[in-house]
Amino acid sequence: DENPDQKEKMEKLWKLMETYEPNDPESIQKSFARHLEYSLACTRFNFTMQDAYRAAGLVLRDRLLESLNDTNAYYRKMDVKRGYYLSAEYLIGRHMQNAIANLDLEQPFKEAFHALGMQLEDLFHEEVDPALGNGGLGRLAACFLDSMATLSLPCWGYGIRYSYGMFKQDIQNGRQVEMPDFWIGDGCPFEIPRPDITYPVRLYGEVQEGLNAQGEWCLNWVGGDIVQAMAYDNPIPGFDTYNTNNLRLWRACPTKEFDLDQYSAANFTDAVEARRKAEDLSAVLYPNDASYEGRELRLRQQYFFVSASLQDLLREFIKRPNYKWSELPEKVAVQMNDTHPTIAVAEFMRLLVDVMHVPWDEAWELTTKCLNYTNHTVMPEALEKWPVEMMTRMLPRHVQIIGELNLRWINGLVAKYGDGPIIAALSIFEEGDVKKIRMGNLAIMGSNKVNGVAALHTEIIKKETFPDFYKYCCDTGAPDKIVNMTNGVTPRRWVHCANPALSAIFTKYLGSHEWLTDMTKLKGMLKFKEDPKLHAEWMEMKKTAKKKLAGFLKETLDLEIDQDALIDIQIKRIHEYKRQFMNCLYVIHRYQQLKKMSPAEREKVQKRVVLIGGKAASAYVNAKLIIKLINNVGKVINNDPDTGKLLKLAFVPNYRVSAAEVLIPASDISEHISTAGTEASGTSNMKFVMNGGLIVGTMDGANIEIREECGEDTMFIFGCLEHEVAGIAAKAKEGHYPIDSRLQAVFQAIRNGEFSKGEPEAHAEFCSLVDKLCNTHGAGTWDGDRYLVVHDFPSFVDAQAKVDATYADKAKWCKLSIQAASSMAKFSTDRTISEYADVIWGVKPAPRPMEM
Ligand code: B1H
Repeated sequence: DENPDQKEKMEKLWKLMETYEPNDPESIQKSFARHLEYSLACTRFNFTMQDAYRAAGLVLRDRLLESLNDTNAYYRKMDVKRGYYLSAEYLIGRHMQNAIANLDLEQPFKEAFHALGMQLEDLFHEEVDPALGNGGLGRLAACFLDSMATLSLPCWGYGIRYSYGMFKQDIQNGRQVEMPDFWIGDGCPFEIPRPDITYPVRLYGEVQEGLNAQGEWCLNWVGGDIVQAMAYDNPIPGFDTYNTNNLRLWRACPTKEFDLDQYSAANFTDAVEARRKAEDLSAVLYPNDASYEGRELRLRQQYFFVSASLQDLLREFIKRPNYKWSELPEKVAVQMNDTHPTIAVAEFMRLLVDVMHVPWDEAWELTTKCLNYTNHTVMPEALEKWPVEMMTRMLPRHVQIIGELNLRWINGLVAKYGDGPIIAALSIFEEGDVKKIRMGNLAIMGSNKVNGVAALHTEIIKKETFPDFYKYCCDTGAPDKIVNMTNGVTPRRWVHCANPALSAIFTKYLGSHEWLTDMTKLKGMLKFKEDPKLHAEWMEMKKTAKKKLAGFLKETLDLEIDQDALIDIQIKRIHEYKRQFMNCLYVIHRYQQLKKMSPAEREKVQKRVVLIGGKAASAYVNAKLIIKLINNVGKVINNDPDTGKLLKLAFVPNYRVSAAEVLIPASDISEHISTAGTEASGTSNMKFVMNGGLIVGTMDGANIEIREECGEDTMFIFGCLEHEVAGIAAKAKEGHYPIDSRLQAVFQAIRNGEFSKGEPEAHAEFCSLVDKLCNTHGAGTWDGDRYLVVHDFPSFVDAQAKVDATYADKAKWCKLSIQAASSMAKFSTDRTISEYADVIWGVKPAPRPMEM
């Protein structure tokens, strides 16, 4: 920490430097040339685009570091309350364009590089997406970081620096093939390794009774393996503020380089093996979305990053002069992103009680005041439960702590309710052949607030996912322990950077770029929604985005698209509940309709390009089959001379943040068609509408709220409602589950092998998918169409017909598009994060002055 003697010397040094790095184009060029020559050892006359990207990245990193350091110093000086977001995933996407925009360097960078004959876009393309997340949950964490910085909130993110991020998806013969994503490559210029910031993390070992330094009886966790967590900092600049926050990611390192003893001895290989074992912890992201595999390594990863993060934030707290433990809740708020970091409840207790010697009851009060938990899904297969046996081996002290917490908790409950089923439901332990620890229950018990991610989802949490907890909260006068925090997305990345033409329209019509930090300003666009001049510019904006998409599709798929076609997109993880299968079945139906028409009739049909993209978890057999089906159907339709011009279906490979940035601005229609009650929120729905796309959707997740904000006329709603699902399932079980004749025809085509010619294996697989949907007759055997594809199909077809009819009236479509995009204020993460800060964290903005 600070050393006064050193400080004086450093102040002299600081005076030698020209304070902050200057930001005029010429200084940026100088800094670029210096990095090329001295940091990267290139010459100014001989470098590749990749070198240029790296050098430009380092130019930005210099500026990010200045701002990060000054922001930290300011937070310390002001002794602010801090928020800490704990997440196993951050799907941050490319840094460069976003950093330039948020640091307000767009103009000077453009000028600096144009003068050198370089396009910024070409530099951006050199960056590989850091893909340290699966899907919505990880991307939400990244949008949250952007808003926390933009709102000048003293909040940091903590997570894992995986060496291998989300796998790259290759499509071979129509099937998904997973390729490793070693995203770090030759190093990422935007991250700052901190070899000086490390914490030990213990795994396995045993608990011994003993005396502590004060001579008091205590329990000590000893033995096992110790790995070091090393910090890598990723500066997160805010927009229109001088604050830059930090995303601190932990990398696992062995405790010591192999010691000489071992090196010279025969167990050299053991030493290397120990090193590999340590490094395994942060090696790879598990590619599951909305489901989990109970793998031991996954629990080790979770504990690893949670322990390092809590040690780090407690260290920051006790660095403050004369700290008192009772002040902890005034200085620290922690958000647990899903159950993945919820071992934090036991680790917080362990650090306070065993390491800091805080008495148990006080420690529990502090824990339950500081921690909060967000639930992201109602899918039962995603609720983590760890076998007690596994956890006892890995984290013996934590299991003791959880046991003690549960004992006290159950005693209280029995006193209140007597011994009944509510006791078993609320227990942290699940009894059965394999006794398990329910991480959701632990999280709720240990939290101050619990939240869902959209209004409907929060209601489902109360009524169905955790009804007994909700009852308990109501009975104890705390119904507000469960609150709703509807998700959002950051308009900086998803409008300003991804769709510069749209950003320019908003700024021009509204007279300033204030809308970028206050989306309610967009309401000012509504008075122009019928203005033909705006209509012309709006359609031009869509055309620009479609051109860019056409280039992308040509490059990745060698697919040519007609730019007058309606662009219909569904991009998200492949999952049965998201119903990409239903979308594909609809495309087959549309194809069959076209085939039946005369050429003259076909002329009148709206042209459509249907794009579907997304990764399937590597072990999810049906999801992978759906990808194969989409590819096969696309091949038939696109190559049929009768229909090829009117209807195209393509599977977009390797969907990722940078692909989303090209796809989303170009869409006319996007599909958000999960069975009602299954998609907690969805966030791409928000991105599409912000970019002037309209939605075909079910009354699910955030669709409901988007419709409320934008107007019913802007959304093509279909399908059953959440409260109808149970009744439909019950009737189906009794054998009443009719299949629409149009869907029968689609099934027939699949069964006839129209999409699997010469591929007997694929044919059998496609038939199995269809059989599953049809396995709905005969009492008691209803387990096939869990997501009601058959039930919702007819209304889905109707909704699509309405899309075509509405699209035919260009002025009407344009009006709806403007109306919807201008009504999206609620879905900025700035609104979401302000609510978290107010209602859950009690963290206040702390904008730092320009110069410190
Ligand atoms: C969401 C996940 C998820 N919900 C487990 N749950 C994971 C669960 O690796 N795992 O084990 C990974 C991810 N992801 C998504 O969160 C929801 O499905 C979306 O509806 C929601 O918009 C998003 C953000 O809240």
